[in-house]
Amino acid sequence: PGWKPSPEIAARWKKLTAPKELTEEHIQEEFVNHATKTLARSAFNMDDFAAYQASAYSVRDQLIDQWNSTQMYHTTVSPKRVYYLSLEFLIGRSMDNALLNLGIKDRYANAIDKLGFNMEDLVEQETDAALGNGGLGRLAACFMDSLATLDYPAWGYGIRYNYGIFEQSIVDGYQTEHPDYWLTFGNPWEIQRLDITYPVAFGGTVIRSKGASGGFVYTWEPTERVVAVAHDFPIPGFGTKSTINIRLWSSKPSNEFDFASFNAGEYEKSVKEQTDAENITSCLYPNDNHYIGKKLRLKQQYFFVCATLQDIIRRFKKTGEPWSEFPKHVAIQLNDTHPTIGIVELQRILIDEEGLDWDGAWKIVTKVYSYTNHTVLPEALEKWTVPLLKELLPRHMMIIFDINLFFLQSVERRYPGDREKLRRMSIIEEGVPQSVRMAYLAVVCCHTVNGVAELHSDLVQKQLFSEFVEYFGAGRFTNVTNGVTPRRWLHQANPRLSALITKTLKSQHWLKDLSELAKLKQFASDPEFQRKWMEIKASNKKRLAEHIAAHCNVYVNPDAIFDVQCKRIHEYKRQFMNILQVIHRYEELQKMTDEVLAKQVPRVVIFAGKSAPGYYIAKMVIKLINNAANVINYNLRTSKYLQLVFIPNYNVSLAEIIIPASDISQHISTAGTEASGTSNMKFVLNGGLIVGTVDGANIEIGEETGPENIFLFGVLTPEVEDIRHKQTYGTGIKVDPKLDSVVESIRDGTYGQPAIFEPLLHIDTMRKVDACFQNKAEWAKKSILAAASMGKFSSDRSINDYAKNIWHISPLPPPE
Ligand code: BZD
Repeated sequence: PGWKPSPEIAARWKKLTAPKELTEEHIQEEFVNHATKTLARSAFNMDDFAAYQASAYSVRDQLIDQWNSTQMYHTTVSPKRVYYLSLEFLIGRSMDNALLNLGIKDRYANAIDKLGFNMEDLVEQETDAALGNGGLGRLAACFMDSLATLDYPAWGYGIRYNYGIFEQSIVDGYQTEHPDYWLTFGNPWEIQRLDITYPVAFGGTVIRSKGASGGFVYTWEPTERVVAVAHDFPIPGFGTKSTINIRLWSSKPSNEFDFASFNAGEYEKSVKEQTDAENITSCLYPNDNHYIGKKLRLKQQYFFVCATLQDIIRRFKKTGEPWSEFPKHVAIQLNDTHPTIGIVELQRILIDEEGLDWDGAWKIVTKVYSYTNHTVLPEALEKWTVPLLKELLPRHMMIIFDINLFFLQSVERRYPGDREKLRRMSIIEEGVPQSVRMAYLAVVCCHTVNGVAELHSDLVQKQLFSEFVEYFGAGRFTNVTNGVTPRRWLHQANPRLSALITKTLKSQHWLKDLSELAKLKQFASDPEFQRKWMEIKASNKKRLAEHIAAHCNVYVNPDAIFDVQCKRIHEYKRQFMNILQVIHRYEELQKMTDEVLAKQVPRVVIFAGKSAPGYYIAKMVIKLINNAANVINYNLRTSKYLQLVFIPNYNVSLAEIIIPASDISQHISTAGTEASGTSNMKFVLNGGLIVGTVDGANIEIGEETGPENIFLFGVLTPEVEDIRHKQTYGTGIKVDPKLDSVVESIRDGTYGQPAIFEPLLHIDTMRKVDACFQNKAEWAKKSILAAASMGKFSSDRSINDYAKNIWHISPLPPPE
């Protein structure tokens, strides 16, 4: 900076920026100011959307004050920070969350009410920031909330996609995708930083020459250059002044280049370069748990880690300390392998640009990075081909080969002559062409590797990386069970339940220490508490019923069991098995006499979720659900007892309506396939019970609730392989005739599906649910006890685990 304030000016500045008391009048002033100045509107030219924008800009001002003081304080202390690198942040809406976390919602609502607007309506005007696919992206957003709430010095880094996850509509029962251009009317929740930019380069060649000290030096001469521009998303903590930052990069053409072409008269070339550059951050890839080897995706990955590392290094260099101190200031967490090329980038910078030798650089790199694995599904593991890496990042490819060489040399020393072992453990997979196993690269370079639930971490160690555990020792591998933020997923999404809990516990402190929920257990059998608890559930169900009426044109019975399966559509998540069970139930109802029918427990089955656009089978499951809904809902005799809906466009704000309204939710993945699941935690936290398989975090949830407050069924992980084998090699296991009619009615020969018995166990479990639901008091008790057992599943606990065991960072609360 070229300008320094004199002490008097600094004092004046301080006075001018001192936060003003948030009186009703002040809020109204700010609101009107933004309406008239920022939006150029008048009192006669306002609508709910403009009023939302005016409120948002004024809340943003509040955020920026806190954010500035947090950042300034962190700069003066210069603590060790964690950098959470993620290609996805599924944030959802920000206004309600900011108002609640800042503790100013009531004040704002009152002030705005007197200007003729209703805060609940304004909140609904906001478009979701949907820069993620599912669990992995939402986890990143929950973690940011916890990092801020717990006062950790932390940054999130990612990509500012112009288009988030597509919007889904259902046309004739089929999923139809529409682009999610979420920035049409600007975005009050970001601060564009046109002054914070970094160059990013691709392609070209590497020149090797003799350096001054006799060794080789490598000069990368790229052919393509773009610029990364920072956009900052302030994340306020709950009940603290800490406000941290998610910095998302947007790509821009680099000026040097278009001028060159432009001046040479190559107008079209220059325009193409511009659009190519902007394309890098255009779209989020809509695949979850499936790897696609697209060149543009690799460009996104490198683009974002390259800019991020320059930013981290710039911040570190302000300390004036030598490189050896870097790991004392920096911890970098990789959210899956998507940012793994960043490991290689740091090694490259240290060697080629900062002049460190290989070993010196390697020591630093391996102290800084840690990696979270989110899946063991083979089709989801990233493998970039060597030719593609060479083409885009020639120097990085050389470094990967070197890392692999040194690694395999040491493996060879430990296991002399075991060529098969070297082949198996190699970062490079032989084949035509060769490819780079990104997960192996991460394991070799990171000090810690974690899975996201106990069972998953176990599979990571025993199945995915077993030889690496043997080689590096078990100390490199650990578990951090996922969690969710109770601020968004209870306090915000279910305000009435939150208020009841606060009133009962006589304090809001449970929102900062979720284990305090356990104190609710003493009220689990109290009829008055049960009544209040279930009345809130009923009102949430009514709200969801209204949404369903508006979006699915079905009037569901709010007294029925609301049975929900909402998540990405995927074979391993087994929505197909669930719909089989529903069709079976429907067919059973058809056979009943009126008398028997009248005794049935009414049920509303609710599906929601997106399929990857190119995932044929998943899309057919959506079609099947919608077709089944068309039959089931129009059967006037049985629709009192069974209704089925597919709610379109599942996203964070829809989840906020659905989750508080569920009686039971389904988490029924084939054992060993769902790494953790996180919506399971949200449902139980809101008083819904789980119907689930013995998989992922369901197991730990069951440990906390006790087996009587969760409906677990099915085979355990080790049995799955065995059953698969028997199915594949047909040892004469017959399918139960109960299912014949179902399978026939779908008529597509799904008999080849491996877990063919579990539908039967599933059906049995649903019967148990029906029986339980009839005893209202018992049900309420289960619901309360289960929710009261969710203390462990706060993302605050997860973040404290990471901070203590992996990042080695401490909270740094800003001074009052
Ligand atoms: O991560 C999910 C897992 O499937 C869940 O079990 C787990 O709870 C969450 C959080 O740990 N994984 C994803 O959501 N993965 C993706 O979305 C994804 C996206 C791109 C590429 C690969 C996977």
